[in-house]
Parts: sequence; structure tokens; C-alpha cells
Amino acid sequence: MKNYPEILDAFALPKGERSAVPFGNGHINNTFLIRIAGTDKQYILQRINSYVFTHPKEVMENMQHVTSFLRGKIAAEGGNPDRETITLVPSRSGEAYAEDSDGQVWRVMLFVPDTFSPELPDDLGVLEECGGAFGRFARLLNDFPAASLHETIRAFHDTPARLRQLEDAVQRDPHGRLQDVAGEVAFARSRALDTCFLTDAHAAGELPLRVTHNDTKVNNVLLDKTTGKAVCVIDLDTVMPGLLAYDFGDAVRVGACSAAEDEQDLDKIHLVLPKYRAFSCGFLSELNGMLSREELLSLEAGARLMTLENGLRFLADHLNGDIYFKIHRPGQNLDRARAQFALFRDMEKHSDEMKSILLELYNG
Ligand code: ADP
Ligand code: GN1
Ligand code: MG
Repeated sequence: MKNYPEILDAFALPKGERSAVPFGNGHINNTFLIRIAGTDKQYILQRINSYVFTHPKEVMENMQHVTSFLRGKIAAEGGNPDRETITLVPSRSGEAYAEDSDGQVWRVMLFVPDTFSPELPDDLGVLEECGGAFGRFARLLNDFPAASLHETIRAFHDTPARLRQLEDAVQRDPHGRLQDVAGEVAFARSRALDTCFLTDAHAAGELPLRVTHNDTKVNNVLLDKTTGKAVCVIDLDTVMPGLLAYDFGDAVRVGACSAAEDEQDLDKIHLVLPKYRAFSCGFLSELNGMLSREELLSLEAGARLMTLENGLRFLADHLNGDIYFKIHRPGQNLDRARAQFALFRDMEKHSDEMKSILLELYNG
């Protein structure tokens, strides 16, 4: 019996016996590491989550467009495009993806060898490298034609809309879980005004729309196992027009937290300011001269809002029966929501310090 998904036959891969093992800790796609006997080549095979991405072919068009643009930029800076961005392996018919008999869309990428993706880094050097990787990503895409991108998930970082989605889940309460989360719902409602900060500032013309990654968990950066230097930004499904504050904020939410995203002991959860500083230092070092004072300071709001927003999303998914984020144990999305709200509360206390660090580190 074959030990790999049939779909691999659809891709232009070297001959040889194949093996596939589940890989990584992503919450969304199904990821496998592929080995081919007799070669040292390794690949990543992914099935795009069709519940989350309702137009997977548009996701692939974006990915093809963005990675070919990045390849040009990386080569122009003297880098190695096969290592510093995602390289798609085409299907036998020359497409960027292949479809299985159930209509599910799959893709194959070169595995970037000798790297690791950090989950909860303690090393400040790792945080600075992750900041540098996402800052560089924003800089390299500064002149990318944003209008050519599909919006792969509508209103992805529209935090007020995320609160409305939570309200919808509360109204429907399809699994009868509302009774256990009254405190969390009340907390979410108490921060309704905060959710509007970035959307209002953008509507008022204070913050430019850029091409952003929008899913900047630090495990979406690959670092070199030997040198510890950032190599590649991965997980490009949500690259779309957005605010820089989204990318900075979502990375800080995970990278500068004292505990895991689903930590159950809320006393263990706080913002680690040295981690925040290290990430900011790497991020801003790539963006010298590019940011207005408003955009620079919006990064602090991004950290708070992305944390709040993920709390709203996890709580809504808990109420909806865990249909969006993969869970590994019952109640995990509720734990994730509680942890995000605890981190958000701590960020509220440190808001002024977070802004001061940005002002101190930025070379305008
Ligand atoms: P998800 O959307 O589910 O988070 P990712 O694209 O982030 O999926 O992939 C999951 C994990 O697989 C990553 O965190 C990383 O560890 C690993 N990975 C993905 N692509 C590559 C690659 N090209 N080379 C090496 N590792 C990869
Ligand atoms: C998902 O794909 P992954 O695991 O990197 C999610 C992010 C959330 C994150 C929370 C497309 O990211 O938006 O912030 O989980 N991605 C999508 O851990 O919804
Ligand atoms: Mg990921």
C-alpha cells in the first residue's frame, strides 16, 4: 500500500518511492513533509482548508504572484530566492496546484532545509530575527501592485466585524455553550469601542494600506538552525492589502507573550517587554524612513487589537463548535480565548511603555 496521498502523482516530482508524514503546528491547513527515496530532496505538501479559504484557486494566484515578485527582489539584494521565499512545485499540467477527486486543492513547495519555526521563543535574538523577517517582508512588498491581489478572506482583520461575528455566535449558541462563557462575552462587549481604533484611523486617512502578510505568528518564520538568522516568511495564504499594524501586532501577540496561546493558567500570561523590544527592534530596522508618526504609533494599537481580535475569534469558534481552528482537546478554543483576553488586559496596562519603545527605536 502507498504511504502518501494519491495527489502527489499530480505534481512534477522526481521519481522514487515517496513517504509523507504530518508536519508542523498550523491551525488551518493539512501539512505533510514528503521524502523521496534515493534523493535528498524534501517537499512540503499542503491541502488548503476549503472551509477557511472558499476560493482556494485565488489563494494560489496570489501566492504565485507574490512569490515571483519576492524572488526578483531577493535576487536583486543578492539573496537566494529558493531559500528566502516559498518555491511552488508545479503540477504535471503546469498549474500552481492540483485538485483531487473531491475538489480539494493541494500544493507542493520546496522544503526549506536546515531551518526551524519558533513556537514560543525565549531567545531575544530569535525575536529580533522574526521582527526583521516581517519588516523585510513589508519593505520588499512596498511597491507590489496591491490591486492585483484577491481578498482571500473578506474583512480578515476588521476587528468590529469580528465582534459582530461573536455576537452572531452568541445569538445562535448552536452547541449550548453560552452559559459557560458569560464572563468572556461580557468582557468582549466591554471593549467594543477599542475594536474600532484601526478601522477608524484608516477610514480617516491616517494609515496607509500596504500589502501585508496578515498571519504573522512567529511560527510562520523559518530560521537557520546553524546561524539562527531568519531565512523565510511562509504561510502566504492571507497576503492581502492591509495595515502594517496587523503584521506587527499579530507577531507580538504570540512572540512577546510569556505563555502559549492556549495557556490555561491565566496568572502565567503577560506581555514580556524585553521580547516586545527585541521584536520591534528587528521590525523597525527594516522600515527606516518609511513610516509616519501615526503609522509608527499604530503598531502598539495593532498589538492590542490583534490580541483582542484573536480572543473574539477563538471564543466565537468555541461557541460555533470548533469548526474553524483545529483543536487537539475539548475546550481548547475557549482556553485560547481566555489567554488572549488575559494578554490583552496586560497590554492595556503597558500601552504607554509600548509606544515609548517604538519612538525610541525608530529611525525616521
Ligand atoms: P498553516 O496555515 O496550517 O499554519 P503553514 O504553511 O504555516 O500552515 O505550515 C505549517 C508548518 O509547516 C510551518 O509552521 C512550518 O513549520 C512548516 N513549513 C511550511 N512550509 C515549509 C517549507 N516550505 N519549508 C519548511 N517548513 C515548512
Ligand atoms: C491561524 O494558519 P495559522 O495557524 O498560522 C489563523 C490566524 C490566527 C491563528 C491563531 C487563515 O493561523 O489568523 O491568528 O491561527 N489563520 C487563518 O493561532 O485564519
Ligand atoms: Mg502557519
